[in-house]
Amino acid sequence: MSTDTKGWSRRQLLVASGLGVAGGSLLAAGEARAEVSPKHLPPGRPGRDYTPVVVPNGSKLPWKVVDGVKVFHLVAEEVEHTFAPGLQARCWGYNGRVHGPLIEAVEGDRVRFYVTNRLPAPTTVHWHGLLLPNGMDGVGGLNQRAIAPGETFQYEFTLRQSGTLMYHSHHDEMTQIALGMVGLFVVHPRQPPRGPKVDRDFAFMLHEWKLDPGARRPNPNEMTDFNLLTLNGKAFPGTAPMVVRTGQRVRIRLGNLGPMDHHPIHLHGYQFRITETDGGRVPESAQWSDTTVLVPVGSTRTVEFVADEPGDWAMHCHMTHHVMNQMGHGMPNLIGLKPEGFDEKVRALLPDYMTMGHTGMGDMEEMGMPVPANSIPMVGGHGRYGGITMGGMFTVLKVRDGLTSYADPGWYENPLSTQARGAERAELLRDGIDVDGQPGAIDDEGA
Ligand SMILES: [Cu+2]
Repeated sequence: MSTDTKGWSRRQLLVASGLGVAGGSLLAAGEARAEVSPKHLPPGRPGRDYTPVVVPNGSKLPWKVVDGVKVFHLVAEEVEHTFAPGLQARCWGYNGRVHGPLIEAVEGDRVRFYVTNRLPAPTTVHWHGLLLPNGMDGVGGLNQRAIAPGETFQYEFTLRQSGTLMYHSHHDEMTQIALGMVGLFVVHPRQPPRGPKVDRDFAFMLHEWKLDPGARRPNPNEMTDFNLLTLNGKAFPGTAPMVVRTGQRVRIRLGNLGPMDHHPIHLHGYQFRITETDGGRVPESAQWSDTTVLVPVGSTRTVEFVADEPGDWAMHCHMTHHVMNQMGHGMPNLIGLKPEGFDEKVRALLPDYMTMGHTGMGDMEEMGMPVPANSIPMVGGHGRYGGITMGGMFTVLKVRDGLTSYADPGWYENPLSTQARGAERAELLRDGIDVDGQPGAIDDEGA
């Protein structure tokens, strides 16, 4: 860390200068050294100082104010978690939730966290991306000793920044993170950023798991073949939609503390701007427009857009195996196989046998194929027009005119004139389309 001639660290200067809130100017040399408890601002209040974020399927960590400090209590513990209807597992999380409740606070707040360890193993909490004193950083062995089972530790610091940050165990990381011990930490700016106000502010934690069909515990030793991909701990069809009124400005915060994979999250129907990383707000001149944002492991990305087109818009990871559930993995490739005759022979031995997958996996949702106890089919649920052939990291942005409530409005009814449908014979004739003829493709031999 760089220091000036007076021995001040840049961070101490930022703290003592009013957290950059009062204009960000550094202190003049010779001013008093930062106190043990650095200057902080009165606790920020929802409604007055910020619009609370919405956590689909998730929860928030409660707090109270004691002598001007926001006090939180995190309890690390085993959690019976439901990934989707019909699929439960014994995970590790915080306060009865997987993932841990979202922490919401305001730049300049003084925050105090009590962390009680009810796990059978030691743990710590690391405040990922937060600027804080080294002794509060939570890396077991490096910054503190690990919190033993039954112990309660205290962390306290002042929030010097705003943004979408995270927290997670930093002890036996491979095991504890894989079992779910992660959460989001949103710090709202004390002064709202310039520009239009955001109306709907959603937050998602991305995660991946290995949970064998029928198993009760995710396998934290898995390194490559994850079979359960989640948004806020839920796999589609367990994911709740984002509900928005047409014309509202929407923010979506995405954090990734999964074990191994980066996730390209794609939103249909809109171009968004990438406005924030866990390193803070991206200056407007450096923001770019996109439809997919890559969220690397250990990072957050925030996007914003105006929801001006009503409808049911998909949002999902674009890695196709990340929109499949458990049973879509490790299957033999049967594409092109002709099962006639073969199935009858096998049925002599296995009466219920039916070859599946020889035309792909798209029919699996429709077939109602029986699955082992405590597992879910590889692809999702029913939409307005039939089976949705995705599971995992898939959810829906529901944009509607004139909403008065954010309850799930059901499926969108597209105006007939803007609805894809089967072509009619008269239309084919009118446009000279011969469905049985030679399809066209012109060799491109260059200019
Ligand atoms: Cu993915």
